[in-house]
Amino acid sequence: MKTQVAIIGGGPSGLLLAQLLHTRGIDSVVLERKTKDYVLSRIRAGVLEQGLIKLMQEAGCATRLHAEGIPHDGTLISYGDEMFRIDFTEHTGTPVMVYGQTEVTRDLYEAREKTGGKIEFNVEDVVIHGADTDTPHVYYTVDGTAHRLDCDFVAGCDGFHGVSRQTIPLDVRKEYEKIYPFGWLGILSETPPVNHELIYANSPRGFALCSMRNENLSRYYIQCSLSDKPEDWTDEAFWQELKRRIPADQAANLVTGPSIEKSIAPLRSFVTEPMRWGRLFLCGDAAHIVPPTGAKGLNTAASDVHYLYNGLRDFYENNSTEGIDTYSQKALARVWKAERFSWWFSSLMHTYPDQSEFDLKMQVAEIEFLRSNKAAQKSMAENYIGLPY
Ligand code: RFL
Ligand code: PHB
Repeated sequence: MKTQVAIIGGGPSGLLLAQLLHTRGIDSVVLERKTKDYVLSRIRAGVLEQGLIKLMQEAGCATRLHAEGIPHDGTLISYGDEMFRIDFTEHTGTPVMVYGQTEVTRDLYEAREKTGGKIEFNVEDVVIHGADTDTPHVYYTVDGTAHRLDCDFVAGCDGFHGVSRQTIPLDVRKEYEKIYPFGWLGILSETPPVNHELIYANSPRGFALCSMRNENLSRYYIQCSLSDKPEDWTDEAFWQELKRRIPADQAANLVTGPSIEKSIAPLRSFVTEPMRWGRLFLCGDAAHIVPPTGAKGLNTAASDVHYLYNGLRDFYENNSTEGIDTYSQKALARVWKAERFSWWFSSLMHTYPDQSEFDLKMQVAEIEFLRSNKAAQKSMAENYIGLPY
């Protein structure tokens, strides 16, 4: 088989890139290790920046997002029983949109199917060959049958555990990593959200986040120990702990119910450089991970897709390699800023096992500075709504 762009990974990065390329008549094949149902069962991001929304529009996939997404003009931050608001619209003129990653992915799959784009599911043993030559090709198997895909370029959109990053030789690749000493236990429940805006809560018992998907579907997280397992936490224990970490007046309004999903995610900051090796380009979680505090993961994946899509367009439409030659540099410049914001917001909101009383005082002082200082709020708002591409 032959295509112009071989896309490894059918998560949001891979699918969005495929649909954008399709709008310009650039052919691609998406290779996904799992089934579509499996990909759609993963509960992940919930907050979209305008940059991602614009890309979904450009890909022709934003109708449902505009109909069902909930614009958010601000967010709430609490510490103990104190709570204040950061107004995104006042400081930046721009809201964010609450619309689940599952729905983004569902819309992209639907568009891919409608436009007859090729996706191979259940692919195994993906190996990328010749990425440093003009004739890259990808070997893979499906149901035990071996296949070869020849292409002009390979987009590595296969997430943190994928093969694309590993294809870049160790003497070319440099990785930067920070592991946090805690995880997030998340649940999804068919209950109305406790507040119409998100609450990021700092408490002496640990961080909590009250988020949502729609008016009858809530997403809540609590900071947990890395050794915890989801089955260690009954729903009752989760709700009790959440109530202790958010302001009392919010806890009094919390509607609880059975969880329909419960999972634990470790927190990590990670960047690999460069994001290009020859004709292989890394995109999204394949190249970088942020802790979820601040909702930057999917949104940073989207900015990579933007730079890569425009680089490939420039190549096919204008015969120019300028865009692909500067891809890694442009993508990384924005990635590092999202890394900084996510690291800063995580450090501000979580309790750390080795935190001294002085460290705790510094956290509270910084939160109170944010509460009282318009310039600090503006800086937070600009980062939260998404830095420009
Ligand atoms: P994905 O979504 O991991 O997709 C990669 C796909 O590649 C497939 N794959 C392979 N396919 C073929 N061959 C191989 N060898 C393969 N290896 C892997 C996988 O099956 C998968 O389908 O990466 P992508 O597309 O780059 O998307 C990144 C986002 O998923 C991620 O950044 C976000 O979910 C992070 N994130 C959040 N981001 C936000 O912007 N806002 C949020 O509110 C937000 N909340 C979150 C999050 C991530 C979380 N978890 C669980 C890590 C909340 C949580 C709890
Ligand atoms: C979510 O709704 O899953 C979510 C929202 C905001 C975050 C992280 C996750 O910062």
